[in-house]
Amino acid sequence: MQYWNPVFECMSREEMRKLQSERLVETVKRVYHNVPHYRRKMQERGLEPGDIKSADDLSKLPFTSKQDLRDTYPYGMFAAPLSEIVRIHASSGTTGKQTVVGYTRKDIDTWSEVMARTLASAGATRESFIQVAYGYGLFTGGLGVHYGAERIGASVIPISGGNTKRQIQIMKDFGTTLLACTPSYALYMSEVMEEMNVKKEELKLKAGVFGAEPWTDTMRKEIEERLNIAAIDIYGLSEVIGPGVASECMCKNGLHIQEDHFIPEIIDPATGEPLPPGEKGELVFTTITKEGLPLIRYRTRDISSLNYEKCQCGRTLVRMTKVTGRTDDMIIIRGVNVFPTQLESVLLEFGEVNPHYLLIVDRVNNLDTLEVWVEMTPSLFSDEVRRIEDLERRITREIESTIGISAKVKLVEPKTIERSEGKARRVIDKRKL
Ligand code: DLL
Repeated sequence: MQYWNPVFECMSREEMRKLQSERLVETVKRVYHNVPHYRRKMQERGLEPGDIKSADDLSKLPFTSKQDLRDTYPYGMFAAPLSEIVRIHASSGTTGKQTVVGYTRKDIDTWSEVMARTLASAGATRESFIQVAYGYGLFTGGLGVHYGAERIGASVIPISGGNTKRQIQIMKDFGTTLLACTPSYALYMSEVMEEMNVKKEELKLKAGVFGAEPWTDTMRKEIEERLNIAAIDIYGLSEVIGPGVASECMCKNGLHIQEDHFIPEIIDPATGEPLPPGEKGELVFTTITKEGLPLIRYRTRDISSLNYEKCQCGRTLVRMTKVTGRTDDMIIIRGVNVFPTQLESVLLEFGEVNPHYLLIVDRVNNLDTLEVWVEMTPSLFSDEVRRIEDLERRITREIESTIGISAKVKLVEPKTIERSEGKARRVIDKRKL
């Protein structure tokens, strides 16, 4: 088992709590004195920095939302002078203004550290060749992984996203051992590999660090088989730092949160009340070492739960369950709440379909409708219509019995659903167009 920094990764719970408390106290002072927005919000609650004495006082503090970042666009929430900011990224928000995030030199150092831990927990060493196929640019994926890989001393291949045939050629010729990209792009790469007649045995690939979008364990199995690798889930968001907030170890049983830098909470999204370990709710983070853009109780809208038990890998860092969706990508069909990942799990249980799907939601005569498009395997496609219709019926039944909604399932020809080189788009909600 491999740690990058066992002092923090395997620290006792008491020591961790103490460290978090000290760092939280400093962060609260920093934002109170440097960020008018936080000073005002704390004053509204009658709070002064001295009222926050330990991590137990966290719930006294106000939440921060994406809207707060938009209202203070672009730099209003920065807690360091702009002359100290050495890097700017922006989140990939689809609606409204982008949110802008800034890093001081120390923040970049912290980010490299947490990303080094992430990559090491997926088996990376100085000997690794890490192909970074996350996009470089304002998106945090590319440069985030890049700096972590350099910190380890691995050989970085900074190819960025896109140009899939070239990705495969390079993976083969350069002897890539670890691939970093979104899970949907990894799947697409495996498909292009087949087209190019490149066999997985010809590659040196051992593992992949996949994230930036929700994916199921069934999807993991699919990727692991197709590429013959360990597929590791990595999580993060630009506002908190980028990738590196949390990642799985080889046990693949929850993502370890880098708690010496980010304190997690789970809250009830409706009431804002903190929930106990094990309960599912909205994930909230407080950054406790950041200088450029420290955030207090940032509401991620991601749904997860926390597990404080020590992991078999020896790490004591709390684990979050795989993020199954966001409070805002839940689709409500005739009153039933559905996450795209729930449908993904059902679909991928059927061997005759490929893991490419699209959900189309509409409203016809005041009634919500859901169409599920999923690609058939080439062998099914060349089969009789009767078999195809039979499969459509079986999938429809399975969706109805496991999720409780009726959907129209449409098996489409192989390679008709758009492939993604970054974050996949799974839902078209025509009700919102
Ligand atoms: O996606 C950072 C990142 C890059 C993470 C590369 C992992 C790998 P944003 O563009 O700000 O940052 O989007 C953050 O993406 O709130 C989640 O909803 C979603 N997300 C990120 N990682 C995962 C994951 C990057 N492993 C938003 N599972 C987050 C599910 C994820 N959702």
